[in-house]
Amino acid sequence: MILSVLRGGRKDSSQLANNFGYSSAEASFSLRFSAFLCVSAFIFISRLFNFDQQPDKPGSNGANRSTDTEMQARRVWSGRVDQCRVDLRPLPPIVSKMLAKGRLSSAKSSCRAGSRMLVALTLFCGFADLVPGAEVSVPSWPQFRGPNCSGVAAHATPPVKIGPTNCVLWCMDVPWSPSSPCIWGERIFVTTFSEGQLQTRCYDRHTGMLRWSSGLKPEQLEAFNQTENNPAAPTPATDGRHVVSYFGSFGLICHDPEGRELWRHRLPVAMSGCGFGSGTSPIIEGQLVILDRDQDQNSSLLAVDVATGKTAWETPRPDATGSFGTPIIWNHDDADDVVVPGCLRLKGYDVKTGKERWRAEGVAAFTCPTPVVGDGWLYFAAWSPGKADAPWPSWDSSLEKLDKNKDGIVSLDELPESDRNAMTAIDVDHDGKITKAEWDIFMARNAKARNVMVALKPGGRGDITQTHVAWEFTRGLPYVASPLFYQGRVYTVKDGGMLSSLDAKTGKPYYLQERLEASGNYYASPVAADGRIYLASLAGKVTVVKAGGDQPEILHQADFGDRILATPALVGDALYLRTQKKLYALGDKPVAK
Ligand SMILES: [Ca+2]
Ligand SMILES: [Ca+2]
Repeated sequence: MILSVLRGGRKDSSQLANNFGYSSAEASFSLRFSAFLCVSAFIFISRLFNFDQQPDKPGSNGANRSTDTEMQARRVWSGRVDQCRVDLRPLPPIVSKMLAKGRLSSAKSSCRAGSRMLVALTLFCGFADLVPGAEVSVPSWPQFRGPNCSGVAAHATPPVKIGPTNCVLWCMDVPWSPSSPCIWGERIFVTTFSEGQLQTRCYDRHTGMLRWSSGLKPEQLEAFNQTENNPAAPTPATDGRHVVSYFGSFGLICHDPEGRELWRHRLPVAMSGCGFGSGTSPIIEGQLVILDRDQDQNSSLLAVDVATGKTAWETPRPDATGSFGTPIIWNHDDADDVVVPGCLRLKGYDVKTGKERWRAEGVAAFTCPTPVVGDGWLYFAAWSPGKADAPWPSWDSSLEKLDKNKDGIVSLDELPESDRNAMTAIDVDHDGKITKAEWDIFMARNAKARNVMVALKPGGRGDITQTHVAWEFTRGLPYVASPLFYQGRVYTVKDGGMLSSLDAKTGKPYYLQERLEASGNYYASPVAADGRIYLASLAGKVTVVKAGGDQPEILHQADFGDRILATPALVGDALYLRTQKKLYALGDKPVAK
């Protein structure tokens, strides 16, 4: 029965996964600001260097005379000078468009003016690089749960009255996996498991059409839960130049935005907690792809170069067993920590070296959610069975129920097949049998667990359990869905469809475990934009709640009639929702190009 509990509650994986170390607000501001500067500077320089000569006619082969430097400069600007193009740095060949459209002179411009222009553009390119967040000017939701796994799209305005037939911009059938949409510019990236292949797919954000798909057949599939998970559960991560997918059965694989494979980083087949299947997703931070591989054994935190796939550092996590959450980046004290939501403890690692900086002891025995950062503090909330509200059975009662041959051992063939993978959490020596000694080890570990939400203050080093915990709270805890920090509050959704809202600085609840009229489990993590919170139940109900208030004000609710495990993505005026069978783009108006 203990195994049944494990199996039943285990995690989803869609809510496992991604990151970026800037806030949406910062990114948006930086973008707009840098775009403004670019436009202003371009106009100024255009006048200064007298760029506005007669344009070439379309078809001019002036571009053929380009030097390498010129080609680089050509990638900075798109067809209109008042638009800084998204793919800023691997950048599309824009200048050629400008040339063709007559907005830039070059082909027939004098060599002198041309070289000046190139210098100016190159300077701008460099300048743009100096503006924090300039790369992010693209509409994006670059990994699991968006920017730094926050779930918050600061400037998005998704629709309210959504439904399977309301506000549907497009809807496409997509083979199921629990992974979530990841978005960069015009492209939506998803992973899926179809026809025995581990696939990375790219859909057009405007039309929903499949742009490309790249699949591989693993030599061996990892163990995975047949109904709540599959081998393509991790969400891909992108920085606009690289699309990195992780599969527990294979390792990491990277494509460019057009689907060309860039590199592979093979890893041993994952031995996920309870054989549930991998859940954690990769994140991209600067030049590094970061992946937490907490398994039943040989756990580690891995960083590889995003350009090459070569290992940058790898830190063993010998005290970590199968957790499922995705790491995030916590910037504090002028340093970036990779925060890993492991079982029993949180840890922060130096993102440059992988060296452990701090730990906070005493969280859930099995953790699925991802932490969040808000106003400089770190928040984490997790629940798992085994404590007072869902205790494990005693050894004697387990034997009585499961030990069919009465030899005092619970062996694999005495369990329903669907429960056997879950034995790995208890079967320490992996011999397919659970002994009293192994049971005692499991229970001792469980005794250290605490189902709790914690708020951590920044600045700690070493063991910060006693020094940097600002507050704790033990009610309304989520099992799989990550907590949400939004507008000075922390929100959690507890299985059963109960929403809580706490003051982020004090932990005092504004409201606690209020029912959403959408019961059942919640695997998708809540997301927020434009003063609203979007929650999706496993059964397929999406609830839109107004942020704030002393009670959750439900603005809208819709039943999509299909299971939802993936966390929705919010970009621009649209919400992208992946159900078990479909991928929806939901909006009041067509996606702006
Ligand atoms: Ca037995
Ligand atoms: Ca054993």
